[in-house]
Amino acid sequence: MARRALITGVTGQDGSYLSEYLISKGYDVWGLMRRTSLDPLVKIESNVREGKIQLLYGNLRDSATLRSAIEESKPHEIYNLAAQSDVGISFKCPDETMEINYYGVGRLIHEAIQFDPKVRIYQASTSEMFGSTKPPQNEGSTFDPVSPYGVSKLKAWEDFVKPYREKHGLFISSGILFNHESPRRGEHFVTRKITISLAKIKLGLQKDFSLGNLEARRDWGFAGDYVRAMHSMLQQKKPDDFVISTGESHSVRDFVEAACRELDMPLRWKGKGLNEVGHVNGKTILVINKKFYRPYEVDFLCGDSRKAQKTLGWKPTVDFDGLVRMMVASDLERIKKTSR
Ligand code: G4F
Repeated sequence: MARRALITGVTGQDGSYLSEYLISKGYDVWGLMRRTSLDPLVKIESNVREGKIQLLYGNLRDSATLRSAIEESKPHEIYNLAAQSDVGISFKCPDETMEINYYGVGRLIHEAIQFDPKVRIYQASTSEMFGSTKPPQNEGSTFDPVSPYGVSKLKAWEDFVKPYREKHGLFISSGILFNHESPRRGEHFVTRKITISLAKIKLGLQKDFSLGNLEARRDWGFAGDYVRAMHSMLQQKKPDDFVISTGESHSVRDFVEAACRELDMPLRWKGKGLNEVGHVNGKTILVINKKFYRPYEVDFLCGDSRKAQKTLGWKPTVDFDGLVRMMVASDLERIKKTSR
């Protein structure tokens, strides 16, 4: 009998890659989506059309919808990928962030174990939980979040994941994932904002774009690699926490420069701070806008994923340059097609 998986947040980047991966492994995949999801179905459209993903409407705010989704899908494994995942927005909407990323996790776990205490649960934790802790960060590092998003994820781990696992013996694993990107990344995240804007500028469809802090450093990996680790965590003998990262860290500025190189755009920087601009062939293509700065910033993330490599046998297959190349090529191609 095929194993059954229920994925919350199935319409997002990670949900789409994970559903494809589980389908390839012979799973019956069920996806929970909000009736009002802003994420269009586009990332999972063909699998939904072909009946490979069964969609259920539900919401982490509403226990009754979680209960009926679980009763209908009868999952062996639940992957909780639904979240208010925008760190910048979390400063503006801290209550909403807490409601979904904290209380929502409690509701889901409660309903899941009422249905079957043996169900295996994956909780999407995040490197934002490390906040201002010095890199490299691993499972033994201190958590010191600086955003409402980071706090909501840390609280969910402290109050639900850890105690349900340690005191009640439930199988709940959490992946402490560092930033993971792809051509399917939401357009408001910095990597995708950069690749879309530069592709449009290259094609003469846009003049310039704005960014905030260029100096923040992130450990950017490929989302398609990271979903393999999620699955592997739920196949282990014991539940645990795992850092998933590449171990390579770059600044936002490095990302802009690498994307410009891919597009053969000779970028030059001029000025400093809020007055800094990026020029290409004497034209300003990038300006700094204060509104994209956050009240508090995580300056430097670089993960140490040796535990996952040893225990799960997991390794990333795409490095920083490969990731930038993949995202730039995809946006350039897509925008060329749609602007014809
Ligand atoms: O792409 P970002 O918005 O990702 P961020 O905040 O690191 O969060 C992402 O990764 C986390 C894992 O650590 C996830 F948990 C979370 O859900 C999300 O997926 O911003 C990256 C960096 C930040 O330092 C930000 O200040 O880019 C900087 N930045 C500079 N200009 C910008 C911009 N970020 C955005 N979104 N837009 C800008 O214009």
